[in-house]
Amino acid sequence: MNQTMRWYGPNDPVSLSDIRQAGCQGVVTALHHIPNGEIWTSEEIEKRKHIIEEAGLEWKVVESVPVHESIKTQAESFQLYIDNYKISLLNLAKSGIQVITYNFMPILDWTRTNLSYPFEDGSKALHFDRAELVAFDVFILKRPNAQKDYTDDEIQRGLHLFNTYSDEQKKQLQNNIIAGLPGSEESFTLEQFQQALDSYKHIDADKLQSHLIYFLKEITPICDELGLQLAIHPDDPPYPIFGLPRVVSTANMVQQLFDAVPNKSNGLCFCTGSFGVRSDNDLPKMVEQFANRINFLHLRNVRSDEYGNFTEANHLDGNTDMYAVVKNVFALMQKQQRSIPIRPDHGHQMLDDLKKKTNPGYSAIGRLRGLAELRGLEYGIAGGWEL
Ligand code: DNO
Repeated sequence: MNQTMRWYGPNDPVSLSDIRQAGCQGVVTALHHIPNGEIWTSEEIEKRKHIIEEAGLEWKVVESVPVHESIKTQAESFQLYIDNYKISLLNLAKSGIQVITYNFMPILDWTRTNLSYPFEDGSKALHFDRAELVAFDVFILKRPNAQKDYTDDEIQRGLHLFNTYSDEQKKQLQNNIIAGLPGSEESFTLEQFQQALDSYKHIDADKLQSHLIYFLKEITPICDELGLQLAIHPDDPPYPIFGLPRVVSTANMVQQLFDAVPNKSNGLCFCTGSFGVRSDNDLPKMVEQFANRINFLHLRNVRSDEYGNFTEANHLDGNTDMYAVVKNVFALMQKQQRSIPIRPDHGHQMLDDLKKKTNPGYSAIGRLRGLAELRGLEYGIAGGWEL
């Protein structure tokens, strides 16, 4: 596996030197300063590439080229945004980038309710709590008809939190959910968020899926030609929230995308942490099922329950049998004679990082631990051969 870490660019408190010392060959990054929907020019791409290469690292994977909301809803002028996307792809290919990560989650990218959940070993983890989601959705945002998306028990627990949380805790919860996690590119006030939700009033899962398929049919021929590999990131969490449709949450949903658009560039970012929240996703089996389509791996683990609550666990601990996943990935790489880029996805805030201001999920030491464990796992599976 080709080991990388995510780097948020020159403002990231984790430096390129830190990442190199962690044992990575490269970084995955994005031009976060370019507004969503605008063209990534060759000049800006080359500038970033130069900084990375100066530090002795390579840049082969972009995470992410964001998909403008108009493409997801097919709102007015969405075709223009698709055209811009194609130009960005062309420019990235010209600079030698190989993998393009993106997602098709409506409005919010990844979502958590608690960004410093006390983990039993003293570190801090990211956490998703349905009762907190209800407290925000039903009682803070007051989304029309939100109640019907939850059980009575969930609503009672959400109400209890709402009644016991201080104003400050409520504000914190709201920020955690809609102020934009790193990499999500968007941030909302309550009013803006409700407006954004309204733009999905007439878009159900079938419609959203048809918009994704349309987008893929537009961009895959160009990617095929340029030798680019697409990597769609699954929904996180992998079930509907805020009444929004979801189309990349299960093995079946992913299979439908490859059946509809079989072009070779149409691929997957296999994120074990996102898919792994659902017990109906058999991750080692999915590695085999999507063997030819996995272009990028996010490896992390979760402890989840049947209601959809989850805590980010340590990389080798949690619901997912990471040994079985890495074993299958290793076998497929041997068979296909290719090295798939991976990154340790997230890590706990721990040790010295507990005293620092860090990007939630993306502190240095927790990810260093994750990467070291995963690298050791692969080394063991490989029998100590050169990887
Ligand atoms: C969160 C990340 C996501 C991911 C995007 C890909 O930690 O896994 O933000 O980068 O969904 O487009």
